[in-house]
Amino acid sequence: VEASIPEPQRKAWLAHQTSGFKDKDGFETEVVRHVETTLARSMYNCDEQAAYSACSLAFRDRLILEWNRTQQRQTFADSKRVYYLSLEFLMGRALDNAMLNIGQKDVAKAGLAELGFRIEDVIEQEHDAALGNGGLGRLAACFLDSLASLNYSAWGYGLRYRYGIFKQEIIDGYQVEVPDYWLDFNPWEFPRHDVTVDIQFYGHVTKRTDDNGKTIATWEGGEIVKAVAYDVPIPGYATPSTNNLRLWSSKAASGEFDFQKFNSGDYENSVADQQRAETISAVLYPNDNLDRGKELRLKQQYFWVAASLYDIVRRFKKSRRPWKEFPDQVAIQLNDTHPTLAVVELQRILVDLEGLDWEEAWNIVTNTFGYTNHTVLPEALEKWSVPLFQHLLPRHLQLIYDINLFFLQSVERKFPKDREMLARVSIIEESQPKMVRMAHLAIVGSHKVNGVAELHSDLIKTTIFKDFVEVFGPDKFTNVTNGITPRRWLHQANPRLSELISSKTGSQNFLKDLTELAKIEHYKDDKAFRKEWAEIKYANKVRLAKHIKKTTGVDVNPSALFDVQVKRIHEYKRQQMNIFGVIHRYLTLKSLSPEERKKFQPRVSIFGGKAAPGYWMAKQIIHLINAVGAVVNNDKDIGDLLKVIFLEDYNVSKAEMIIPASDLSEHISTAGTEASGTSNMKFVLNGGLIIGTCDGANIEITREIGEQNIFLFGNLAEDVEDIRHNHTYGSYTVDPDLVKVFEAIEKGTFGEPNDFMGMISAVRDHGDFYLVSDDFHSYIETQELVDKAYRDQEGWITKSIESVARMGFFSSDRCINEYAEGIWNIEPLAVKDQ
Ligand code: F55
Repeated sequence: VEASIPEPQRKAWLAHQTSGFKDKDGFETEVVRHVETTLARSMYNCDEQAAYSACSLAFRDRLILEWNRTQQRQTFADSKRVYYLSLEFLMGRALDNAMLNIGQKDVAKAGLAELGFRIEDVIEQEHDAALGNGGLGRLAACFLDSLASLNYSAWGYGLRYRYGIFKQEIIDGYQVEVPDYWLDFNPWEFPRHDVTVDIQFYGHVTKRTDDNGKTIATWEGGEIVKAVAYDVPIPGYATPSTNNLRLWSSKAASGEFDFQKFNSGDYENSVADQQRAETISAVLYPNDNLDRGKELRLKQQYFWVAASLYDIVRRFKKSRRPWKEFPDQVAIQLNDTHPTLAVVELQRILVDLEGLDWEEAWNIVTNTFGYTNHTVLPEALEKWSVPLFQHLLPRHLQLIYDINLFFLQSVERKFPKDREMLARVSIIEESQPKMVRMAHLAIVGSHKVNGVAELHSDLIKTTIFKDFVEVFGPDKFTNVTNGITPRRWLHQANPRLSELISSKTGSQNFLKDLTELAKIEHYKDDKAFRKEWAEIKYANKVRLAKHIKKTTGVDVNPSALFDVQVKRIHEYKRQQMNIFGVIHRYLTLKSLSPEERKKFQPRVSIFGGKAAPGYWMAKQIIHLINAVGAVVNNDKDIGDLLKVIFLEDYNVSKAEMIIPASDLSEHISTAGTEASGTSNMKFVLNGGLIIGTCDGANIEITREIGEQNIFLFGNLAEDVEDIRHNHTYGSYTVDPDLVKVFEAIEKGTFGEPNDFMGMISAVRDHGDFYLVSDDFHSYIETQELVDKAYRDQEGWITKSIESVARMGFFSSDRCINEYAEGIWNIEPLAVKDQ
């Protein structure tokens, strides 16, 4: 590190700096200064939005100091770094997280109160950073929190979308998408106009032979787009470590717009080039678990991957090490196949630009990358058409063909004459047009491949990647069960529960070592503890009830059982089964006498989640939920016995309010389809119980918390294939209770029946691919067990406490440590007191 300030002065200066505020007065001084100078406003004219801005700027100042020091420390240590490449980072709000991680929320609360603000109101001014769809993007955000909290040298790399995931409005029961323009005021990002990379697209390849007879390929022509870095500080919890998330934004290479064209009078095209360039990072694709193969998406992927690799290689080169040491200094994790072009790009850099031999380069590449798979659904496995590749990235396509050739030669040696095997594992699918299979490329280009929960990791080894286990041996494939950060998902979302726990564990150390939660099990029979436990859940439900009233106008009784399913709307997640179950409950209630009804356990069925804009069936499901709510919530016979709520615009900050308020949450995917699920972990960590299938992480949650503490139902993954086969070729009848539900819908009970026929005929006429009918009876019966269990409030509280006490395994800290040891081979960097 070159310093322009001489050493002694620099030391004296550093000793001056502290990363915290001295006290609330010190904090207030900073807030007032930012209001009056940075924001150029008078304190008399400071509203909650301005208070949020100033408070964020004050905390940001603190963060920047530690951020700089952390980067210096990491550069100086010169040890291995991990780079997490993800097209999605679903960060949510930053201010609350920064205050808690720095450990000065109390100071801010007191200071803001003196200035006349409630800290909760100030926090709520912040717009979520919603650069992701769902589980995959939120996992990346939890990982960043853990990497910083555990003092790993780590960078995240992503795209700085101008528009994150759309905002969802519900109008007349239908989803309406509204753009999410979130960058108006974002104090958490730092533009680095000096950190740019030129990215090439299109063009052509020329080959020549050099003096030694070696072929040299050159990629020429085409179009250049500029990548500009924007950095976001990622504070660790209770540590000065502050890592970096670097997001790339696209800009025309010629600067603002093309002056030459402008001056020659071609105004329109001068601007068109600029807009075409900026389009690359303009929007997040709103599909989860679906690949649509659009050219712009491939452009996004290459733009982001090429900029990131250029940056990583530039950093490595500064150390002047030989290339063979690259994998000792750099680990790159591919979050699903979206960044798989990085494999090809690194090979291109090493072979075409740095002149390494193919073999040596390929060794470096495969030792650098790890690939995480998040789905077995065939429609989500990325494929790109060869003609599109040829057009956009001609040199990369050649390299892919070479990679494939050498790979298939090695397969041929191991399985001579097995043409079928070669066709199955080939990176190129011999279809019309030919397709590049990105998962195959990711496997071939990585040294480790992992699934995200035990069942899922077993499934990829026995189904979609079976052949690769034979080719590479079983050790290349491993499991790392997902985790969640307890800082956001317990301490921040549920401060009272966090406080109650720390009062019993003796400190807040459980937030750093979640297995310490086990200590609270000693108090499960302690009367005062149980009472406080129940009161906290009730208070969280009251808060959600207020939100429901405010946003939907519906009154719900906080004493009713709150039954929650919030996640992206997808047929495999089976929100349709949930709403069919709700209809069944409604019909049952209607058939009872008023006396009999009184024996029923009151429930509030709460749904939330976005449907991909083009996903017709998912939108139909949303419409049915709203239509059922409109009838049930206004039925005088029903009253508080059943309410049906659809909460609009589910996102990270709403999750932080909804999850702590749930008694029961639904994780009811068709067995074998949900790779892991992570909200299941969040709900249980907050004292809610689960109704769920034997799928994803539900299985490991059950193993940890005990079978008596979860409501499992439905067919097992191992039986799904046979059942589906039987739907098509055997006898198939719809479950009788479900038939009654369909009849009610078809009678018009919930409005125009034609609006919902897609959902009905998927089950009745199109093979019921997701086994809704097969699991329906078991689901209904299990919901009755839930009612019974909930009526025994004392028994329920015991289940709740036991569950939380046994959730230690599901921290993303544990998960990140497993990646660090098993895949990245890195160790935390010691943080000395400064
Ligand atoms: C987004 C874009 C594409 Cl092209 C494909 C998938 C996605 C996506 O959002 N996937 C996703 O969220 N997958 C989820 O990952 C979670 C974290 O591992 C899992 O818990 C969850 O089971 C899985 O569906």
